[in-house]
Parts: sequence; C-alpha cells; structure tokens
Amino acid sequence: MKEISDIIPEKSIKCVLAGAGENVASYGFQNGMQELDGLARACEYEPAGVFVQRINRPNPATFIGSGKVIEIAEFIKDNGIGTVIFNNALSPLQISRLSDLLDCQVLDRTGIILEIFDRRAKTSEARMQVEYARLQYMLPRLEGMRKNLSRQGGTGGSMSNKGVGEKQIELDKRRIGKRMAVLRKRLSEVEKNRLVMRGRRVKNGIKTVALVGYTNAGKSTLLNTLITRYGNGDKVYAEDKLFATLDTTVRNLRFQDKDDPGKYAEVLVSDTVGFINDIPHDLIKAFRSTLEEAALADLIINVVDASDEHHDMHIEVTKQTLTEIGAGAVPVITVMNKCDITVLDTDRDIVTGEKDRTVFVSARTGEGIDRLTDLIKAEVCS
Ligand SMILES: Nc1nc2c(ncn2[C@@H]2O[C@H](COP(=O)(O)OP(=O)(O)OP(=O)(O)O)[C@@H](O)[C@H]2O)c(=O)[nH]1
Ligand SMILES: [Mg+2]
Repeated sequence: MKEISDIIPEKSIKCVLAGAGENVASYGFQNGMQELDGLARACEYEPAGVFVQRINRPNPATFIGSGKVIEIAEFIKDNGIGTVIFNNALSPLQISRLSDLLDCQVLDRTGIILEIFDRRAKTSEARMQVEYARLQYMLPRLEGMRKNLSRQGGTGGSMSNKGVGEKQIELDKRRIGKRMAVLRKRLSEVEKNRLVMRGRRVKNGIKTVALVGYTNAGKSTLLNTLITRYGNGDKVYAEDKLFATLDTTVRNLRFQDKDDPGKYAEVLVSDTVGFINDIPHDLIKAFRSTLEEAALADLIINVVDASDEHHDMHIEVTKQTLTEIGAGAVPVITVMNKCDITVLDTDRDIVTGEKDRTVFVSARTGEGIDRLTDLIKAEVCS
C-alpha cells in the first residue's frame, strides 16, 4: 500500500528562490529573502538563482505576474532545476498552478519549514507533531502535490485520467483524516504523561528554566556551556544552521552555595525548537504542548544573537510567540549572546525593572556567564 509520505515529491538539490511584495527594497522583505536562503540551505538545497518582483496585489492564480513566471520557467529549464521556493504564503490553487506552469516542485515558506522539521525531528513526540502539521498543510494541497509527483514519474501518474485522479485525492483525504485522528489521540496521551512528570517536579520543588529564542541564536550552545560548568549530562547538538534543534532536551544543573559548598540548588533547564518570523500557525499549534513547557517554566531565558543586525526583530518575534503560547507572564532574562563577535552601542548589562533584565554574554567564550548564573539563582533559587 502506498504511504502518505509517498505523496510528497522527491526533490533535486539545486533550487530557485522567489519572492514578491509591495516594497521589495524594504528591510523586512530583504531579511525575509535572506532567511529563505538559510531555510533552503538547512534543507540541503542550494539556491542557484533569486527572483524578486514588486507587485501591488498578488495574482490569485500564480501570486507573481505571468512575465515573471515565464522568466523563472526559462531559468530553471536552462539550469536543470527541479524546485522553486517562494517566500510568500501561497494558496493551494497558486501552488497547483505554479507547479503546472513551471513544471517543477513548488514550495512556499511554510512548506520548506515543514520539510526541515520533518528531517530533524527525532523523538516520537516531535515526529508526531511534525507529521500532524504536515498532514494539515497537505490536505488542501493534495492536487498540486499529486501533479508534482506525476511529473516526476511517481505513483501519481494516473493523474492523466482526471476522474481517477479526483477519486484518488478523495481517498487520500480520507486516509489523512484518519491518520490525523490517530495522531491527535496519541499526542494527547503523551501530553498526559508530561503533566504527570511536571506534577512530580513541582512536588519535588525543582524549579524550571526554559531557553527560548530565535533560531540559531545560540540556545543549545548556551545550554552546553551551562552543562560544562554546572551539569553532568550529555552535551546537546548545536550547529550553524536554522532549526538545528527540534526535540526538547532537559538537563539538570546544580549551583553550589557560595557559603556552604556542601549545599547546592538544583534547576532543570530545557532547550527547545527556535522561533522564526512568519512561523506557520499550524506548526505552533502542533508544537503547542512542547512550547507550553516555556509557559509553565519559572523563568524564561530569551537568547538573542546580538551579532545579527536584525536582532530587534528577533526579540519582537520571540515576545509575540511567547504571548501566543501563553507564556507572557513568566519572568524573562534577555541574553544578548555572541558578544565575542559583536560591536554594540552598549556592552553593559541593562536592568530596566524588577522583571526586565538584559545580560551580555558569549556562550562560546564564557564571557558574562557568571553574571547570568547569578541572575538565574536570584530568580529561581531563593
Ligand atoms: N561567535 C559565537 N558563536 C556562537 C555563540 N553561541 C553560539 N554560537 C554559534 O551559533 C550557531 C548556532 O548555535 P546553536 O546553539 O545551535 O543555536 P540555537 O539557538 O540552538 O539554534 P536552533 O537550535 O537552530 O534554533 C553555532 O554555529 C554556534 O557555534 C557565541 O557566543 N559566539
Ligand atoms: Mg538549538
């Protein structure tokens, strides 16, 4: 029997990036395209060309204008490219029309993020969450995806017979619906388990700290630095690519009492999936129970890549996402990371209120980690 994953087409390595908007010279648009490049590379695509178009209103059928479609079609034909990735959110109809006209696989921003998540998720919970989000995304797009598949000589070849194709799509829809119901049930069981564990932690009085922040900010590296100093568990995976972490890791840290070395305070620190601008809503919904760890933490550490020129936007996106997952009321320490490679207007820690602190650190060199630790202790160990 054909698996649901078979409906997702195979991809080639080289790709083209495309984006359209009213103000293509704006900071936001440029940054979005730069991020799309990072997302494509995180999925092992190699962008071979970038196409940008200024539009007042998206074309309902193709998002970009017909001239641009022809331009891209020629480029990908000449260069043997099999995938075009759009930075815009495309409707199911637009994906279907564009994959017809361009005769290649078409992904939008949500599609590429889902691809990365699918490749990276390892624990059974994360795998189920990603599968759920993917199925939800696929449901209205089955037609376009079947076309992609049939174009590549896959099992969707029967699309030449329209009636059979439509019937097949109906069957796929039903099968996907059933699978989603199974996943919902299993995920709610995992969530119950999580609640039991959480209850135990609360009973034992162990405080929890959640590392959150924009993807690639250095959350996992910071956790590793803290593990080296105060923990004894295995290091976590950290790498210079978007969404290196997808599965939540929790590590136990022990802070020794300055006056009495025999005494120590214990905290649990969690590292989880990072945030990004325009993160697909379905993905946040699918990962809600994982992200809720942050909402229930005693302290949130918002890790920011201070060396990134867009760090203000990153802080804003993180704040918004935290509010969306119900973590708006948890105390936050903002950690401006990567200070070793940053020239900032200020390199002094900022305290603007009881619950609003910013610390400048380098998870790589260890600079500022003592000050951060003191703040963590003051917040959760008193
Ligand atoms: N120069 C410098 N690089 C750092 C520092 N902290 C992290 N990095 C680098 O930044 C990259 C991303 O680090 P990660 O720790 O994987 O970032 P993350 O926030 O966990 O990212 P995701 O899991 O992908 O969301 C890696 O190449 C790190 O070596 C730092 O203090 N200074
Ligand atoms: Mg990470």
